[in-house]
Amino acid sequence: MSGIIAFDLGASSGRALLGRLNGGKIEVEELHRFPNDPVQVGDRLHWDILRLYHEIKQGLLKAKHLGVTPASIGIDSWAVDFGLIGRNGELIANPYHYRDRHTEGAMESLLAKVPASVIFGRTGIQFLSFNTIFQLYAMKEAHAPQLKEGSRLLMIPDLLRYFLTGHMHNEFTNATTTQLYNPIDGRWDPELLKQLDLPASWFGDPLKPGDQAGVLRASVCEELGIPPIPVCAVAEHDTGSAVVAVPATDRAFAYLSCGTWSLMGTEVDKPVINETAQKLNFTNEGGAYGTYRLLKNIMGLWILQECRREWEREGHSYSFAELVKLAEQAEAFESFIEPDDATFLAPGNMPSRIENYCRSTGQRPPTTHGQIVRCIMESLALKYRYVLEMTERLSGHKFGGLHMVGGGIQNTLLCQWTANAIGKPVWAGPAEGSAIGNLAVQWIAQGVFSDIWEARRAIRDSFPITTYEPEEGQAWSEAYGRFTVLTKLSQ
Ligand code: LFR
Repeated sequence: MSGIIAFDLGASSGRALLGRLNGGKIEVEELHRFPNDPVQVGDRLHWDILRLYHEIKQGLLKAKHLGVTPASIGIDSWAVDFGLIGRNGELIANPYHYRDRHTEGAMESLLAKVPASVIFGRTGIQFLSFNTIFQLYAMKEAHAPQLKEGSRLLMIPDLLRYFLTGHMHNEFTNATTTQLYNPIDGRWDPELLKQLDLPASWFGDPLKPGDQAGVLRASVCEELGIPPIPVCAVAEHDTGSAVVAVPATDRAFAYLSCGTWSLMGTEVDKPVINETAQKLNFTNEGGAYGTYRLLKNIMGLWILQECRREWEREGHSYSFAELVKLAEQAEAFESFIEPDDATFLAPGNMPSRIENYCRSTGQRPPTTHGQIVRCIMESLALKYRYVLEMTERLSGHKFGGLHMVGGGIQNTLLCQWTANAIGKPVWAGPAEGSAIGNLAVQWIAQGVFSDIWEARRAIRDSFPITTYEPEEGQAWSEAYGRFTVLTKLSQ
């Protein structure tokens, strides 16, 4: 069996995973791992898209050196960001990073013209200040020259696929995250495009996960000395791939995809577009095989990653395991933050933003590194309980426990605290959720698995799943009461 490759690009690193099947079990081997460092130029924060393309080629070379010719490859990445292609077929400018500040105020300004209920009603997508719709609106307001030159809009994996194959295609799961795609009508929304004065010709009829997206173009094959390997469209939004990989047995299940972001929700077979969903700011992102992800973004381990970076700049270098140890030693439930407060979105200066948040909400601010990490992790676990309860309310299902997937599950204390906070078991695994979901869709496309449920069964049989039973129920319930009052989360 020759194997297939998943390229999974995260906000801080990317990887190429070789997947093989052995007696019905999935085996994965990491071929290549590389940093994904955003680049600040003047006031703007960009992705280094050409470097990412270079690293994908390095991954292909590493497979070749192992004697592997993959039967197909697929790419997934974070959502919402894009590149514009000019009339000559070339990328016009480096894509912006969704954490760039150019979108500040853009959401408020567009919503003053187009009511939120209209946008939500047409897309079912949650309001995040960095959604593609607001990025494009910010560029428009700034008279960005790219808008005049553009002839196609490609999301990050679309763009990398285009570089590899020479064919421009949008892909469905990522298309939905733009907040310009109408899942009910199954097309880019003409009304919203008109409101933003965006040409419909920029947007192609999206490929679905599992569709063939061409083969490596001749120049790439020549450069790398490899044959024209097929490229498969997968659930190219990494969260879409992560949810494919949730090893659930029940049709109605709750998940938390835990990485830089924490994405929590459930899988549904049609978008839940109503007033409550809009009020709670839940989203309905497109998934594989007719599914939607009714979920909510939670700021996630980003806050911890940023603290770690800040302390590193100050000369204190910690591993994540060391940080978790410090948190364990600090006093419990001293102070809380609302992880999704807008103050925590942009990079830089995270520890002092946490201190300021606590001060301005009348709490004693955490000062030691251990106290700060404890405050972040407890607040995340408590926010998970809130979002899980809202997911139950919206979907009408009571969940018996929570599936956690993604790199964040290596933080076993967070998994335990999550179980404590929600008062239900957490089933953690697999850690490489997105990459494994990416592989699964390619195998389904090849007919190796008959459907997503057979793939999920194989994932369950192939990777260790750790169960965390809830503990210290009383203390966590009390803490939750204080947390919701302090953060003013409505019930
Ligand atoms: C997770 C993720 C989230 C999306 C955020 C920004 O990696 O894809 O789903 O909201 O990144 O694109």
